[in-house]
Amino acid sequence: MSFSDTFQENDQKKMKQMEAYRSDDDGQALTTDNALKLTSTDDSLKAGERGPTLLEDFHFREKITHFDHERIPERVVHARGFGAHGYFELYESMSEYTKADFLQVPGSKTPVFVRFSTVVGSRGSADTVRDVRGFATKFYTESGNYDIVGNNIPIFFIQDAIKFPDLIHAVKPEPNNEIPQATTAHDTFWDFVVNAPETAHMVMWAMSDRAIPKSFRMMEGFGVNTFRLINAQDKARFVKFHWKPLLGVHSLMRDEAQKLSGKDPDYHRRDIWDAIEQGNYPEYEFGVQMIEEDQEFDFDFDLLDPTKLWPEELIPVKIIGKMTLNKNVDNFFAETEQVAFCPANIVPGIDFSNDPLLQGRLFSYEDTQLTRLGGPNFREIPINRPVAPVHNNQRDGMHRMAIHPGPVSYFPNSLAQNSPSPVPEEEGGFAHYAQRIDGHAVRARSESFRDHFSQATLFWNSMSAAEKEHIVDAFHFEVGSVKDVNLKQRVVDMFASVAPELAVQIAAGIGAKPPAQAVPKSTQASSPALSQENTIKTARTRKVAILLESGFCTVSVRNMLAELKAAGAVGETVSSSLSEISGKDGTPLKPDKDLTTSGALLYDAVYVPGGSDHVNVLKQNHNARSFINEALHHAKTIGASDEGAELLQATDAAAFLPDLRDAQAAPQIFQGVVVVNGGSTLQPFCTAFVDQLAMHRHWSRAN
Ligand code: HDD
Repeated sequence: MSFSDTFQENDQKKMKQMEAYRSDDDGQALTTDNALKLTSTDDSLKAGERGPTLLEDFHFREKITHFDHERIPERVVHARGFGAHGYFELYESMSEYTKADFLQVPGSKTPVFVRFSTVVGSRGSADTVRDVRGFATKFYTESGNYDIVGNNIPIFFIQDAIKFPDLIHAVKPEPNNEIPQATTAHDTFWDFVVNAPETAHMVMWAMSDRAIPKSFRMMEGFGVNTFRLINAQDKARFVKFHWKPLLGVHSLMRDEAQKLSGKDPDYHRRDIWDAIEQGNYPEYEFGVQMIEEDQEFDFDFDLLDPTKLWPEELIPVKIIGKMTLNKNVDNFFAETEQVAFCPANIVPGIDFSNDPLLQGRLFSYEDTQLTRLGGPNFREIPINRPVAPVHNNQRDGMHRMAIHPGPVSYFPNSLAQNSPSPVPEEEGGFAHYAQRIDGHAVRARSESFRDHFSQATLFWNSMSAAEKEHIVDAFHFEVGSVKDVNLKQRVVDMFASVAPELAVQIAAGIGAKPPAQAVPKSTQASSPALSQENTIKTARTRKVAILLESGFCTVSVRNMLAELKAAGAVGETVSSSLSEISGKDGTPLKPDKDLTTSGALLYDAVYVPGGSDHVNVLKQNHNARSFINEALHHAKTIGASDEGAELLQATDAAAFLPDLRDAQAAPQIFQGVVVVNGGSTLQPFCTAFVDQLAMHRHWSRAN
């Protein structure tokens, strides 16, 4: 077997293991759980056709009993999530920094399972709410399962895990009436914030566009806590982990996200499911930031403080591999719901730091699975099984699967020659990093954790004008939803310590007083890596609606579809109904979508081709005009050729477009609106449209 064959097999290893558990019912007889074949499942056994059901109907009892017990407790946080399988491929050997086996050989592949999630909402809540997104990755390595249980925001709300229950109680629906669902826009959350100023930095991120991602495929992931990498010589370095999406980091707008919650509550899961089914596999590069142990105190933030990031300009992210998600789950419950992550799942070559948030997390995750998955054997559930062999003396408990023969289940023993026996470090045994620990037992916080505002200010300073506007808008909505007037004022006063101009704008939006005291900013510094304006921009996998009625210009549509395909984008035809229409040359077309079930919210851009008959119908259709208006207000790319531009003139676009009758055969671009007159069949128009599409949004015209 060649080198690459081995890796190919490695990549498939988890899928092969899962294969053994898959139940294929195709063409099979219906049976009970005891494999008894059944003649019917429609009627219960009765004493006469109109008589009572008999207790002896074991099929009825089994069916109903199983149904009655189908639900398990949802996760106490991150209840709503979506998972996918894939693999991680290493670009370059990390042997200088770590002995982790999956980070040694360039080109090696490790199977992974990733679960994305929101934090606050319950299992049935909407995808596009303003919230932190979970980004949890399980690597099935040859040395055991390794989990990076991260978020799409590089820092956290609190510095010590002991405050986690308080934070979550404050942010979840209020306990007296269980209102509101899946949102931070309520009194208890902001009450916690103003009483815990360490939240300032994370609240800035949560009010930014990062908290309303466009897609799971377009958001970063961060391990958040500081870990250690340990090499074969036992040299340790502090490390932070990063996932960087190859499609760039992109977000929705607040208004758009809120409307999407109604139009398609499954927007994010549908997006990633469809992308994987279509072969548009989500890809994320894996990066590490490393700091030598002897530089621990060289920075103006504490490396152990989880409310601080390590600015990428100061400590660059070294890209070392790529993760590709290439397979959807076969069964949501079996895989996505039952997967159990834990930051304590590490492998030789990786270790913890003393970050007090991380230290608490190491306990919480295993503990919560006991309630959620019903006992200590949850690691035997197929999705949680390592691909590496498991041998120990743990026995019994609810739902035990493994059958251990023989009388020995203890160590040391002579009856089984001490099997299974510990192995030395050189043979792969895990040895904890021998950090020196010396201190008094104190319930206290380090002085070096006291600066709560500098990095919140750094974040604000790093935002583009549009991003700042969105942050102000988010505060306006969130704090505007708070009932307690005093609380609102305290938010304004607290965020004056981040940026006075921000506080003034929040105050104006929510009817509070401007901050009493103008605190000078603690830093003028900025970090370009924090702004989404500086991200990768590409048209790949973007969705474009082509609005059509009978009489459209066939050639224009054909050219646009070809251009979109060449750019890796997806064009969909949308008409007033799903009935067949025809182009002005008589070519029949069955629209992909209709204006009632679809809408601009579900697309990145819209194109209206020429053809006077078709445009005259569109102009009369309220849904078609709203489509353009919505795309316009959400700063999306809009294209129109020839008579297609007349539809734009019948919408809010008219206010800033010049008289389109003067448009030339060369494409003209007005803040993301591309128009052409007489040149719709020419390449430059389609190319200009795709270039604008790649820009994601045109913030200058958003309102
Ligand atoms: Fe947590 C789930 C991420 C702090 C306690 N957390 C959970 C998930 C993610 C994170 C992505 C969902 C995993 C999945 O998809 O199943 N959590 C984080 C990050 C944190 C963080 C990035 C800050 C650095 N978490 C944190 C603290 C505690 C917890 C401080 C408690 C002390 N988290 C949990 C939990 C959950 C969980 C209660 C709920 C479901 C689960 O673990 O499996 O144990």
